[in-house]
Amino acid sequence: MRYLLLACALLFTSPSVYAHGEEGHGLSIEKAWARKTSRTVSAAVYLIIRNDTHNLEYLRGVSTDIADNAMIHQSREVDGIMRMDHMSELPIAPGESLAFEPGGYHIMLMGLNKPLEQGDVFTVTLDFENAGQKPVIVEVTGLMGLQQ
Ligand SMILES: [Cu+2]
Repeated sequence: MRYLLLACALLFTSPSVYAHGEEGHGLSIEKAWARKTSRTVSAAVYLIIRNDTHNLEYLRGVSTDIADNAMIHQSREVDGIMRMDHMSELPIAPGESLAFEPGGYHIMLMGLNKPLEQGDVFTVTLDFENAGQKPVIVEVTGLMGLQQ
């Protein structure tokens, strides 16, 4: 029973384990995750960026060493067809958060070194205009994605 409780506690541990930056102020990145993949063609990373500074911030780029290429993408539907646009930068207003989530913004990884397996973690570095480079630990989930 005790083991079961511990397992549950771990399961529902706050995703703030993946948060970076100062508590309550500064720039924080939370809930970074990617679905497992069976192939190495591509993967999408989702996360939430929270800007608790007093300044407008810009996400200027992304990088990782687990893939040949990383880009900021936005999925959107045009005439019934989903397409992905490359975004060169994204603004995040003071006091606002920007969610990267399925069907919207995501970090597209192309040419993975190996398929992503559930339970893996890897690092993606976000490049901000003011805050500079922020490494983020990404958790690889099952096909259901991050359980909230
Ligand atoms: Cu994409």
